Amino acid sequence: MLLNSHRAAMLASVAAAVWLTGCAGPRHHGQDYGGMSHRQMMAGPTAVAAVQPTAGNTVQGRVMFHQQGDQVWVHARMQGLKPNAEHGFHIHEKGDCSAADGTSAGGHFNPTGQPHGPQTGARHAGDLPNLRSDGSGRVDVRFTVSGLSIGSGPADIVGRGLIVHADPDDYKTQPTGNSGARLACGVIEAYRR
Ligand SMILES: [Cu+2]
Repeated sequence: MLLNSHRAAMLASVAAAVWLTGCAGPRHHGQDYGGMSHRQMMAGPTAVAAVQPTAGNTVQGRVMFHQQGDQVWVHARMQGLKPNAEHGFHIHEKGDCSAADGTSAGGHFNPTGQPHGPQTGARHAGDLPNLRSDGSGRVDVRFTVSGLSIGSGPADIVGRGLIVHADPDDYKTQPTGNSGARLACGVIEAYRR
């Protein structure tokens, strides 16, 4: 009995690890990025963040970024979120997740000195759309954002932080969006080929 439950726990953790390998899965080899394939996206500037839970939290995952012209595709895969809920999601100024509560990542990445806001208006370059978790507390979503770049330029995201928050971003409260505690933090790194 003990052996069996131990084995089940091991299999569950293996399944979670496989699920979190992100872009590597075969299901991502189709035309997933606005008519572009995963392989085509990987040929361009690419960055990745391994997202780890802050103290007392369970959110973890992997986020990949692909630049295509003046757009950056974001592919976020995460688990351990509150189910069926929206979570604020931002690129923060510092690629520093050393603080137990994630505050070491600083404020939102804001290279153009704009107010915090929605994707459709004036906003911090690091403002991203809320993540919406499914009934199991997971997210697997792809979207594009403007105003960012990978590996060059003033809005380069490499070396910045990535934060998942406990609450939805209201897209208006300054300068945070009132999205609450930092559940997880990752450092955005250039993808090594
Ligand atoms: Cu944030």
